[in-house]
Amino acid sequence: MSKQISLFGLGAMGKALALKYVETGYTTTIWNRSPGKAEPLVARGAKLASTVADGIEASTLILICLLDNASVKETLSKATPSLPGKTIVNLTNGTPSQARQVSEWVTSFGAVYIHGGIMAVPDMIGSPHSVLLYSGESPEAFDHIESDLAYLGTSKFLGTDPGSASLHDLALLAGMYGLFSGFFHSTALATSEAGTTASGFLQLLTPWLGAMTHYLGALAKQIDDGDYTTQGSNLAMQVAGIQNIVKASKEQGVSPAFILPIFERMGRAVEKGHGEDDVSAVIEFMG
Ligand code: FVH
Repeated sequence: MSKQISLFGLGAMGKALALKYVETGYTTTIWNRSPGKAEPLVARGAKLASTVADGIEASTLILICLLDNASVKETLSKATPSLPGKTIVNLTNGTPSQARQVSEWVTSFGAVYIHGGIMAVPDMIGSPHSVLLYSGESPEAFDHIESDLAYLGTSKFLGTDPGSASLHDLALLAGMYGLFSGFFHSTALATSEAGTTASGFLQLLTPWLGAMTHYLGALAKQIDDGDYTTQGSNLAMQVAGIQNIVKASKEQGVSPAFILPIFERMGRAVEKGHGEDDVSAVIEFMG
């Protein structure tokens, strides 16, 4: 007999998750607010649940991937009597406090709750580059379903705080958007010169960012040790340099807005006596 799973939400990501289980041979029950989106998956063998309760009752393991946690609560509210004995894995993006609230609410109906964060885009689901973060009050429950979740990518269980997966998910996305901000600012600056293209500039930017990624290891150690002693690039010197980025951006007609927040914190760190330290001292000015 094949394994069973239910999946709520057939947006871009939910469809990719459901398809993976259909392809793997699970009896896959799907539900979506707009049922028309289910047709291609039903054609591949998935079963469409006509109600939320039917979707929950079809399997012990239920994955949910909706737009936000308000939608998750709104959806599950329609079938709370069906929740006892079920394991709900909520892969919806949200804040740590939302995850804790949904966990408390779901478990109050006798279900097990695990929150997840998907560090992948839909095309990556099931590939070696797809990483999924999980956390929840019952590590035993996670162990029990880990082999089912492994079809989606590499699983990392982060502990018993249901908010931990969301916190790390958002922290990783913050890193990504910081990278994107740097990409957009540097590309706008470089291409403000006639003849430079974004693709051409990327040939310089990619190896430079790769080298700087290595430098993050030293910065992380300085932060963990609380010792910001520089290995050569002191903050006072860096503040003098970053001012030129702000100035040149304005001269070239490029907004310096993406770099001003770190520029301002570097300046404050120097004012507070970190001029001879490394840029890692900025961590003290993130509150
Ligand atoms: N797609 C991505 O690249 C990222 C990768 C990392 C993880 N995110 C998160 O995954 C959640 C779902 O994202 P998505 O890409 O599937 O999103 P959409 O294509 O916009 O689909 C949204 C689904 O949510 C349903 N929905 C919206 N509101 C409600 C509601 N009030 N009640 C019930 N369902 C609702 C919507 O239904 P419908 O519009 O088709 O009827 C879709 O199924 C998300 O947290 C990402 O941050 C994706």
